[in-house]
Amino acid sequence: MLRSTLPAAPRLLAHGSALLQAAAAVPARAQAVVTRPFLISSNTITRNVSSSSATFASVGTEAGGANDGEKASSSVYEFELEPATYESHLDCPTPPLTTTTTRSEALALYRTMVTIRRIETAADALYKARMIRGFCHLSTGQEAIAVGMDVATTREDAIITAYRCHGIAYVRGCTPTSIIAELMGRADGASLGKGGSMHMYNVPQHFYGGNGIVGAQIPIGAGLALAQQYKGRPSMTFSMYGDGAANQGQAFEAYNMAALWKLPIAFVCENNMYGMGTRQDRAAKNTHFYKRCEYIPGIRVNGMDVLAVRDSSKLAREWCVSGRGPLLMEFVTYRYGGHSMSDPGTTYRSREEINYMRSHNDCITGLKTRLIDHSIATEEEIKEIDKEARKLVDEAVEEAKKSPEPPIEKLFQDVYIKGTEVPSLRGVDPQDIHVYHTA
Ligand SMILES: Cc1ncc(C[n+]2csc(CCOP(=O)(O)OP(=O)(O)O)c2C)c(N)n1
Ligand SMILES: [Mg+2]
Repeated sequence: MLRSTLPAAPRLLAHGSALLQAAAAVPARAQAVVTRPFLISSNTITRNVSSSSATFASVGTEAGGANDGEKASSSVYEFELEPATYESHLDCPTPPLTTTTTRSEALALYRTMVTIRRIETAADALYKARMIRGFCHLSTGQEAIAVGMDVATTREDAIITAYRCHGIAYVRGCTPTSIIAELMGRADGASLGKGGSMHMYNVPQHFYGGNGIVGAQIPIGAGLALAQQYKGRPSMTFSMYGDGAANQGQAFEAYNMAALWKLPIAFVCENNMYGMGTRQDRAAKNTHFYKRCEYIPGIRVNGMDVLAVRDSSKLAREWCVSGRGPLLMEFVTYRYGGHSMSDPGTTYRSREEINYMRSHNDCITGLKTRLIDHSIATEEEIKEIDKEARKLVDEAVEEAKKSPEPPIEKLFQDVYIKGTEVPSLRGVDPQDIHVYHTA
């Protein structure tokens, strides 16, 4: 058995939340209570368990982000995940702690996570250069969730999420250019430059946004699942929301209807420990988000381990598609940046905490360590992927800059369903009347 250099994982406090007392590992100036979710496995073992039966789950996107399928290695590697990787509520099954991946899949997962991080880094720089205006919420730190869920689903499965959506948009087929152009309000954007950071969609691949009203997407997700059940399709919906949104009343209304009608839906709480400037335990009496419904089974997952996200999402899919009704999932993760670009993110948590999370619990570094420590890939190969991701995103930024702003008349299109448009709209100034030009 090989041992990685990652530190041992802390255990969760017996009564619940992923909050752990600040201990030796965190500098003394850090807050009294430090949020530390799971750590990536410290006892990863690799063993070539097959030389011919590798199955490759493509995480490729239209952008060519991660399809390494052609040169798939036939080696299958086996990993032992940390004992605390999963926790279950109401006898929800959990995936086995021994899991496998191929070299090919692992590299694809790595590539997609790195590409998302580069997109977010580019967005950060463009925002600071004032080329992106308005709201912009980055998911830096949370990449494993978008990527692990994506490989576990089919493009018939629906995903709907909140405003921190760039990573999901990417795995669901929005190209880096269309994401960055959308952020810049350009015509080549995923929503033709009219939606911005919070409103990216790719309906042909069943990605329904990108939603700005906290929690509003949760019942819309239930509606998507109702449609899937009604049509009798072997598909399901992943309805994603944050730890802050989990306190919304409409979440509980959606749980109720989904359980009553046995809808094929996973309610997925991305617990990044904070709402808008508030730590989870200051806003929620019960921070066991996977236990927040007394009649829906739940599972809490280390959201920093992409293989755990993948396996638990597969399990959720099998559960929901086979007609057993809804599941509650909680992916424990962390966001490195502020809530949005206007929030430095350091007034309600310490820099030490952020640095600690970055250096001990990062999802990209975790996978990279596994790959290198166990000779699945070399450092040079990893560097090459990093370089390619950087190039892909740099080119996308240049493309997006060349894209024009949408013409003014387009602003009034795609607002109403065709044929139901009102003849005119009042502008900011009451004297400003905009007449509709239909598409
Ligand atoms: C109904 C509603 N209330 C308040 C807001 C302002 N708001 C935007 S994000 C946010 C916090 C949400 O936190 P969380 O659900 O944990 O998501 P995260 O930002 O951490 O991804 C709040 C209060 C809003 N957009 N909509
Ligand atoms: Mg949050």
